Formats: sequence, C-alpha cells, structure tokens
Amino acid sequence: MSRLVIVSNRVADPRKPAAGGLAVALGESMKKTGALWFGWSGKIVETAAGGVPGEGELHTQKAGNVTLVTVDLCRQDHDAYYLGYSNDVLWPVFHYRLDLGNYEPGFAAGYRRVNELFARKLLPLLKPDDTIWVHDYHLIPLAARLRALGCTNRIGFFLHIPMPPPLIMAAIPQQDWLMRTLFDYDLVGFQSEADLLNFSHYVQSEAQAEVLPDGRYRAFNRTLQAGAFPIGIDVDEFARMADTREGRQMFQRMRKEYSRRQLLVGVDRLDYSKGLPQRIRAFRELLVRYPENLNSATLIQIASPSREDVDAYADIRDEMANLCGAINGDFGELDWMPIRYIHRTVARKRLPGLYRASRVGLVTPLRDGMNLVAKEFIAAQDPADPGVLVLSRFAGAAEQLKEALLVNPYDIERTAQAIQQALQMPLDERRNRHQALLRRIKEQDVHWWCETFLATLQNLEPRAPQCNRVACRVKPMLV
Ligand code: ADQ
Repeated sequence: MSRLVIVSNRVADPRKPAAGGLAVALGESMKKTGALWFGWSGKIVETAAGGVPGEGELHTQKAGNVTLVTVDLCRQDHDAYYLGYSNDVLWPVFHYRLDLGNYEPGFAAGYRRVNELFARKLLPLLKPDDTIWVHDYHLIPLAARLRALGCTNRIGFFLHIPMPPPLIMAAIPQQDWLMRTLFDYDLVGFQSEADLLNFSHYVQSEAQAEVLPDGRYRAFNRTLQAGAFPIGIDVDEFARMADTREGRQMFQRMRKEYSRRQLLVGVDRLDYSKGLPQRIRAFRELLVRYPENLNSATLIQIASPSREDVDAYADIRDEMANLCGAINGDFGELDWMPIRYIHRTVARKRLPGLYRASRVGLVTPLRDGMNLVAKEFIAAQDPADPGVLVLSRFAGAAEQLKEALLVNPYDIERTAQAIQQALQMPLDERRNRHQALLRRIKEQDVHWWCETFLATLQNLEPRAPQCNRVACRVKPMLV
C-alpha cells in the first residue's frame, strides 16, 4: 500500500488523544502505512519591510511513523488566505450566508499565493506512488498547483463543509477559477448526497461538465470522480472514553447535581452556522408554552470560542450573552437557573459523561457539513435509558440519522414542540430510536469513512503523464 500524504490547513500529533477531529479520524490509516502530514504551523511571521510577502520556513517533527511538516505564513498571506478568502468568503458562502461574506478584492490573491506556497514546499517531499488526500475549503486549488509543477500522484479532496447550490456558489469572487481547479483532483468527496447533487448541478450548469456513463464528470479536458462519504466518529473510542474513571465521575456528578431536573445539552463552536441564538429562543419558547418545565428543564450550552478575529463572530458572542442572560433573569429562581452558558472549550474526555447524563441533545445548526456532536451524543447514551437527539434537518447528519427528532431550526415554535416531545418521550420509543441511530453510526464510523474514501481513490486509474502537460498549458490562467 502506498504512503499516505495528508494536507490540511492545520496538522495535529495523531498520538495525542486531545488532538480530536482529523487526527483521530485519520490516525489509524496514517499509522498503518506511515504518513506525511503537511499544513500551516500556526505561526505568523511579520511581513518584511515594503510589504513583500516572505517565504515560509519549514518545520519537521516525527510523531511515531507519521512525519509532520509545517510551514509558517507571513502576516499578509495569513490575513488574506486564512482570515480573508477562507473564513470571510468561502465559509459564509458555503454555509449559504452570502450576507456575511466580506468580498475584498485582495483576498483571492492571498489564497492563491498560499496554495502555491504549499504546493512548492510539498512537492520535493513527495514520492512517486504517494496517495495525497487534501482536506477542506482552505486548499481547493492545491491539486491544480501541484499538477502545474508536474505532480501525477493520485490526489483526493474532501470538503468538510456543505456544498451549496450553483447560484449561491456563483457569488464567490473567481468561482469559475475555483471550480476549474477541482478538476485537477482524481476524487472529490462530500459529506452528503444533497451536497453531491449540488456539486453535480453546479459543474453541469456552470462548467458544462459532461456526466460519463460510469458517473464521472468530464470538463476542461479532465475527468473527475465525485461521491458522498459521510464522515463518522470513532464510536468504540468514544464508548471507551465514557467508561474511564474520569468519564464515569463526570456522569455521576452531573446525575447527582441534576437529579431533580431534566438536563438538555448543546456543545458547539461559537459559530453563526450552528444556530445558537435560534436554539436559545426555542428553549425560551419551551418554558413559555410548557410551564411544567419551569424549575426543571436546564440547558447546559457549551460554546467554545472560535475565530474571534473575524467580525461576524464577535456579534454572535454578544447576542448569545444577552439572550442567555435575559432568560435566566426572566425565569430563574434562587435554586434554579434555566441556562448554564459556558463560553469555553471543555476537555474532550468530559463530553461523554455530560452527554450521557442529558435527557435531550440539541444539535440545531442552520447549516452544517455533518456535525459530529450529533453522533457523539448517540454514542455516549446508555442503551437501556437513552436520551433523545433533536437534530436540524440542515445538518449533513440528518441524512443518516432519520430516527432523531428532525427540526427546522428557523421555526422556533416547532422546535420548542420537538424539545417537549423529546422530554416526554416514553422509554420504549427512546430505546427503539436510539438502537437504530447507534447501528447507523457504527456501520458508517470514522474508519469506514477513511477506508472507503481511500479505497475509492486508490482504485482509480493513475493519471496519465500527458494530463500534466494539459495542466501546464493552462498554467497562465491559474497564476
Ligand atoms: P466543526 O464545525 O468544528 O467542523 P463539529 O462536527 O460540530 O464540527 O465538531 C467537531 C468536534 O469538536 C467534535 O468532536 C466536538 O465534540 C468538538 N467540539 C465542538 N464544540 C466543542 C466545545 N465547545 N468544547 C469541546 N469540544 C467541542 C467541520 C464541519 C462539520 C463537520 C466536521 C467534520 O463544520 O460540519 O462535521 O468538520 O468533518
């Protein structure tokens, strides 16, 4: 089996359990074949006098048989590539929030520069039969830059966030260029069938792509395979974490503390895509419409700080503090506060106990690629007495998790009704729903995700060297 090369905006030591996210997801595959993981170091070096972007320094570190290689970014590149085009343009638009985009002209050039820098630094580290797997929206044009430099390796791309419909994509400055660069991948993976369908419409309507009889797409003289590969969690690892001394202690503490209450939980990054203000309003509506929950229902909402240097995130932080404060002020008693709002990251090992002690899990994003919290909540439940998941139909996870109570998070009244239904649900129904959900997240766990994507990529015909020449010919359009 060929060596795996992972490229993502940030890298993490896969041996550290706290690393979470991609590190957990890819850990096993990386350990199996040995791997190289390439990304930004997180370090910003000040731009040299005169404002000319500097050349990033490389750092190499061994983590078992995984080599982590990172590159520094200069301030100007970081601001345009990371804060600008990635998080102020692509993130809002891909989450259907055209209104929150900041379409400054200089951003796209910085995004191109950093992708070019990544390609130049990575190329000398590659072996001819390496399989390259690029992750997420920060690095869409990376394959195009690698191909232009002569790389013929198999390259796959996975989009962790939603793929919006064509007319929303059309709002992205230079979207035609961005789409064209996707065709330099051999395989492009999405979280859901809905995302894949949007992609299919997009490339057919905007690039006149032809759909070949085997389902692949042909445009710009290149052929691309696309598919839905819903990301999962490591269900067994999560169950093990719940069963550690710390996991059990957390569960018992929460059960004791809330023995006379019905606990509801939300765990999110504080991001406008997660639907947090709408969720808090639905909880308020629950207290108004169903007063039997007064003095009983308690929502623990953890919202970890995220991208605080992007303006839209400061607004949502203030809105959340106001909404939660108002509910506690209006409804709270000396011995009961309806909401415990925690604006901090909680240690990963504490999550399973918290989920398990909760009667209801609230996962109500306005738009989400997948949402792993939904799956973690299911994995942590006691099958004999499980809690109920209230899930937004706009999370990628809703395609798989049909036995959750699916809600439209914009509809505050109906969401409150669904929360009440979850709080009142009889044990038999809770067990049946949980059993079906648990089966689904076990069948398509993170190992299934990783293996299925890589097997699909590795089964594709290797790219013929002449494709390179095509890439070289189009080079002037890409710089
Ligand atoms: P996120 O939007 O970050 O990622 P989400 O799937 O909600 O993704 O959560 C990622 C992880 O972070 C989970 O393991 C969760 O437990 C942890 N986490 C979240 N909030 C936390 C908090 N407040 N404290 C501690 N831990 C917290 C992107 C996409 C998602 C997609 C993932 C994976 O936006 O749609 O599901 O990637 O592809």
